[in-house]
Amino acid sequence: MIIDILTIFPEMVASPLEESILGKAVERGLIAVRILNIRDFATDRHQTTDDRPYGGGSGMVMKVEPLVRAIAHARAADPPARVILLSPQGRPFSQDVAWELSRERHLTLVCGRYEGVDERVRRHYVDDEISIGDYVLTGGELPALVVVDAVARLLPGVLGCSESTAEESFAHALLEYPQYTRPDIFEDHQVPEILLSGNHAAVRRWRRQQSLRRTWQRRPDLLKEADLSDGDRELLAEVIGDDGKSTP
Ligand code: 4GX
Repeated sequence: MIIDILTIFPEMVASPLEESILGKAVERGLIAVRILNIRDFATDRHQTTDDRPYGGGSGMVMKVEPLVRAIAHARAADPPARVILLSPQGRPFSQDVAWELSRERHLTLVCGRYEGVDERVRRHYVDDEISIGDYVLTGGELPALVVVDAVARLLPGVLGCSESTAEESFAHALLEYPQYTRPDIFEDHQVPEILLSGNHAAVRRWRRQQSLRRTWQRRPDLLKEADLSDGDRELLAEVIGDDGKSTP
């Protein structure tokens, strides 16, 4: 997959893409990330990318010409890109949207700054608009990295075979169970006995129950969407009312 990131702060997005799993995915050619500096597409002497809003008011707006030239450059590649603007007005990003984007061969992520971009860019040169959540950031660079991270890990070969994403989409809509590793006692905090038992069926049951309890306690909205089996309902009934702090 080709991913273009259009930004006036290329250094802000470069290094996260060099580290860890994303860095490996780039090295191995599973994703090709091109960071394009929108300023390079400005044609005036000062390479201006922003200007004052028509109608007055505070702040600046990103100019249409440099953005459209940068988008045209990205689209000119083969295969043509799906162009996505990151903004609080976009459709909410989610695991489902990440799966949808992971099926594309070429994404172009447009990072706005200031009060936003000239509305004509959004209306005529962008295919999709995505928000990573209901809070206000200083620019679209961090949202673009969030999207790249969430999408890249779904591509074949990006994760090791131990971390399966198919399992995730199957377990859909439940929170993860708690994880432990050595030592089995730290200060006076014990790892739940059942995890040391070697009884794989009991471990599976306990983990499922923990997932159900956590989701019930922290994200009841997710539980409404999950399709629970009769067995799940029994497991949940056993633990409803637990505060999650007492010993499991
Ligand atoms: N999820 N921001 C974008 C400037 C802007 C505004 C409108 C284009 C159109 C954000 C978010 C986010 C702040 C990034 C405003 N650009 N983006 N920026 N939350 O808060 O995606």
